[in-house]
Amino acid sequence: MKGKADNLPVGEDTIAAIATAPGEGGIGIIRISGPEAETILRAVFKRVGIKPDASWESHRMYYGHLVEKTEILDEGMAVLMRAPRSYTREDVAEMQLHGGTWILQKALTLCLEQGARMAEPGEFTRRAFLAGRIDLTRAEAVMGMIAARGEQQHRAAARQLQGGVTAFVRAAADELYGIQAGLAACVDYPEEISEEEGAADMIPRIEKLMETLRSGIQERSSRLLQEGLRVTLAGRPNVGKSSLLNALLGEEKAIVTDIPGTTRDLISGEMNLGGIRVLITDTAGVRETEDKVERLGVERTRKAMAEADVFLLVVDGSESLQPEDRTLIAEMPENGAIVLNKTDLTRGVEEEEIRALAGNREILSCSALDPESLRGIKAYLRRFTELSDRMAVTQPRHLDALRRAVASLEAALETVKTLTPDMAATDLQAAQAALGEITGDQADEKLLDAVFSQFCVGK
Ligand SMILES: Nc1nc2c(ncn2[C@@H]2O[C@H](COP(=O)(O)OP(=O)(O)OP(=O)(O)O)[C@@H](O)[C@H]2O)c(=O)[nH]1
Ligand SMILES: [Mg+2]
Repeated sequence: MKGKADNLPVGEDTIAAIATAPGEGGIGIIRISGPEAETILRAVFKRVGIKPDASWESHRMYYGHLVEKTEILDEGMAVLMRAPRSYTREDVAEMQLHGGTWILQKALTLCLEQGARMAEPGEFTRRAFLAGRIDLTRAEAVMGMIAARGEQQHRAAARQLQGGVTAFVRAAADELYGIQAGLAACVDYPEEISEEEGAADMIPRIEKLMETLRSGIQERSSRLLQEGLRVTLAGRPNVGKSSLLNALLGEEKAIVTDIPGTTRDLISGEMNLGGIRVLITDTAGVRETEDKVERLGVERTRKAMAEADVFLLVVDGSESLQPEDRTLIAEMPENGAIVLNKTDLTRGVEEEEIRALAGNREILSCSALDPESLRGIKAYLRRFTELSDRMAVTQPRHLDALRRAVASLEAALETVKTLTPDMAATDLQAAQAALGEITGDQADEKLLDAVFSQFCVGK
């Protein structure tokens, strides 16, 4: 099976767009795709030293001028890539001009005057998909590649672009076809395969397929890539939470004073660790208080503590442990560490006492006044940003479809076990449809609109 959904039309007109980012740059690229690409290119770009009527060699760069009738507007390079050896499998022309806003707009306008239509976001890639050159997951990977802000996001997109997700999903779809065929056989030829035999064959196969699909659903990796790691700093007042936030971010984000109860609300900032976004939230110091605002702040602290991926409980290392510290350590979730702050001052806290309370949790120490001392905390957080190298489906759209496929398989399994195999056909079909949505083998216009509208124009 190819990547293209058979029911969808391939573009027939010629589209054009500025492919480079808006703003000034050394070079700007105009892209044209469709049956009229060569005609339009010839009309707006004149090669230097070559007769106008001479043919354009495919995949060859020519030096020349962007022209409006006889007036030279710019100089640059142009290439024609004849179908099917192009990104869209249509004739594609690209002009590299000077990257100025006016000149690129002008060049685009000239192309439109020659009969091109302004491309919609992602339309070039959509055409590549419709022509069967790439499947939907790879089209989306192109976008992921452009949007990647760090190494790990890039790696996930690269894996997807190389067809990792597609191979995984297609193998599952093939196995599912096998199961569906087995089912059809025992419905069509009951005298050869009894329903019991059919069911006995199918149950382990469906179970195994569900297991495989589940192994591809890596929620944690997906969340890390899409949303980042959420870290919450909490502790009693005045231990240095806000100072630590500022030190980690390298900017004065939160107000710091020696008055306990300074921070009243959640304050967040972002840093990058190993290519993963890390969102750090500073909170109001936890204590019993009559102050209404502070009390509301403490409620928010508790909520942020519960929602964190990693929890850092800050303790003032220059004082002995206070009852509030002990309560917080006792209440603290498993996913976190205790941070002994203010190590630049004389130690006041009993190491043994903390150890006894901490259980298996790590105890880190630092001084918010000394950026060098934050290394231990950063190394600790980095451990949570590591993604497994196993093939993972990480895009929300794919995860959603995979979950639906698993749910339909669960329903099918239940039917096969309790009722007759033939009644499972609908659920198996639903599972197949969900898998087909991921690769685009079964995609409708609405799904494609949703996917490609997120692209940039010119890609
Ligand atoms: N010597 C020293 N002082 C620190 C350190 N960290 C914070 N302080 C001081 O401790 C005081 C309280 O710091 P904050 O960062 O406002 O403490 P907080 O935990 O955010 O306090 P609340 O917002 O009231 O809950 C300030 O006077 C800081 O300058 C540290 O590592 N060493
Ligand atoms: Mg504070």
